[in-house]
Amino acid sequence: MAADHPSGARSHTLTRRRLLELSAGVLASTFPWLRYRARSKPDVLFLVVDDLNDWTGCLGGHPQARTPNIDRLASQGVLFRSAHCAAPTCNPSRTSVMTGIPAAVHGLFGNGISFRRHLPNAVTLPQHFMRNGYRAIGCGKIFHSVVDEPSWHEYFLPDVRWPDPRPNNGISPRFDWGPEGRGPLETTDGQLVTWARKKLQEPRRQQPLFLAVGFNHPHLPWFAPWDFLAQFPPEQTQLPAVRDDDLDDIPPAGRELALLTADEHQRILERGLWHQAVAAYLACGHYVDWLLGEVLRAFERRRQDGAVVVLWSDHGFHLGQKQHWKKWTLWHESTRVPVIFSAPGRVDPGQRCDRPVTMTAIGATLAELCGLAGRWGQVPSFSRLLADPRDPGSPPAAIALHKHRALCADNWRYILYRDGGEELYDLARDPLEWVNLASSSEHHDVKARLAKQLPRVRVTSGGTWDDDR
Ligand SMILES: [Ca+2]
Repeated sequence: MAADHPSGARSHTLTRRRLLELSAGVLASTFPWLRYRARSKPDVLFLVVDDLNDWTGCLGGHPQARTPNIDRLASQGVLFRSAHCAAPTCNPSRTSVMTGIPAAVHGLFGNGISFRRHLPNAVTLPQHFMRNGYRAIGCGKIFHSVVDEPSWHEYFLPDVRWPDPRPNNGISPRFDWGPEGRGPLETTDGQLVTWARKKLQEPRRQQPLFLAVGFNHPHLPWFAPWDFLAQFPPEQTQLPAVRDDDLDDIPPAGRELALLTADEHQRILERGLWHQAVAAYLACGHYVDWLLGEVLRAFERRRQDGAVVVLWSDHGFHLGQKQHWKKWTLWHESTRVPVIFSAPGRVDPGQRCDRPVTMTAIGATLAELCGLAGRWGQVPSFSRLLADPRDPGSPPAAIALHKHRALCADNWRYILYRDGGEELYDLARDPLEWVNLASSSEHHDVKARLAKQLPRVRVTSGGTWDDDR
């Protein structure tokens, strides 16, 4: 009766704990996927790509997208098929992911203002990991245009290398594409792979690792090493499906956003460059997928030990849909992005989640998945969707573009512009968002329900969304 005697009870407890440790060790050596239990805090690989829309194999946004490494990662975890950026432009979107603050609340919409100047007291996601005992290191583009030293123990910025002279396509140096003469590991992004590999080859430390790698591709200009570009001959490249009258049922504020890039669209049409542009974007998507694959390969051993991989893109991209190029709209081309969580032993592989999620909640979800102490961010995590991708309790995805707002909920996209103009799309019947149902009386109730859930946008000094366009 050990429990009746104080010293006996202690010895009983110690024995039981030791037995648990021993059986965990035996189990871990027998079943490697159980090893994650041995390390309470898993290593994290935080992968970021720039301007990658849903043109991946696993999201199916373009039939010729070639992204085998992203697709494989998706098959090893949960792929969110309705994940949306907090704001369809770089600085606000990244600020939301990295601080856990919705764009409507942080109000930073300009690309020309450092998030740290705007939110001096923000605790970033890597800072939260550091406070929980992690070593946080990063490279490339994670925040917009700043490294943010308090967020990292170590950070690497590559030499910026672009082909010269430009433009290669005769349009403009920024809206340009073509072959990159350097080898795939010698480009700006290629250097990140080399650095990340080196870091992963260093002797492992006691501290768990948070490694962030932020690639620039497929951001403009679209230059990829020739081997990648050659796989996408423009004459065999399919253009995105478009409707010539698509803008006719869109309110003035929406048309204004669409036509922000009317000059570029006109030049593309006049010079017959649409196929070339689509091919170059696909080639850059394929190239960044290859780079991601190289980093994932270097991380593989840690993954076998239960490490977590998260992949996201800061926002999407138009390639002529609604006569628009680039981002800065509230349609799916701008807001829908790949988001993948892979965590062997923690998250079942091969899951697909169709519930809308906002990228603002990526960090809180990751922190919970890693068992960090303390709440982080201002939005609830979507951890329950990692366990059950059909969980109906998840909140809708809210998107803000300065004072224009959108909501993705169930199969609906609702847009409310600052002047009161509205759009409503039934995504089950009209996934390309061609038919605006906002003026149909039949949909009045749906619209009212969605409108109530729209976030309020704070008036701030964070610039307007187009100050650095
Ligand atoms: Ca339309």
